[in-house]
Amino acid sequence: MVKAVCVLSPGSAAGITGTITFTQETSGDCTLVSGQVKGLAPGKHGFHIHQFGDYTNGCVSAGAHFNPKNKSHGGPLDQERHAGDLGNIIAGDDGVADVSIKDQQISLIGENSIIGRSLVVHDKEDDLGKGGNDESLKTGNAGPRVACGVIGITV
Ligand SMILES: [Cu+2]
Ligand SMILES: [Zn+2]
Repeated sequence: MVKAVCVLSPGSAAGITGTITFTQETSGDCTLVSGQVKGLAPGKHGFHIHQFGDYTNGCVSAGAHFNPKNKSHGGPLDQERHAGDLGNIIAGDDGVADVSIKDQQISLIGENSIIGRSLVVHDKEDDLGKGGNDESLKTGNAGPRVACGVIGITV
């Protein structure tokens, strides 16, 4: 089993924190993404793996959605999606989002491993590529990056 962890730090909005763990049994298996994000506005927030583990200029330096297969933006259950497209997380009235996602496309093993890349939480809902404009097929119109963190190896 391979494990990774991401501790989120505030980006364009203050006060957002969270810890997300990633586990994968072996190559080719689903990766389980679980944990909690706090301090969010109630409602849906885009939740993606971005390309770089770089915060030289804050969450913006994390680059675009992780997209090793050169696809368009989509939802987590779509065939046409960026590998990093994990959809939305949903915060309750208390601002807390409990995260429990099983994903087929992200991996902790091999050349397309997400370790060393970033997890980004957005201000707005990800339209999952169904927004009917160009930006929808790139970013899902999820808006500013309210929190981000590097995905690192753990035990
Ligand atoms: Cu994103
Ligand atoms: Zn995407």
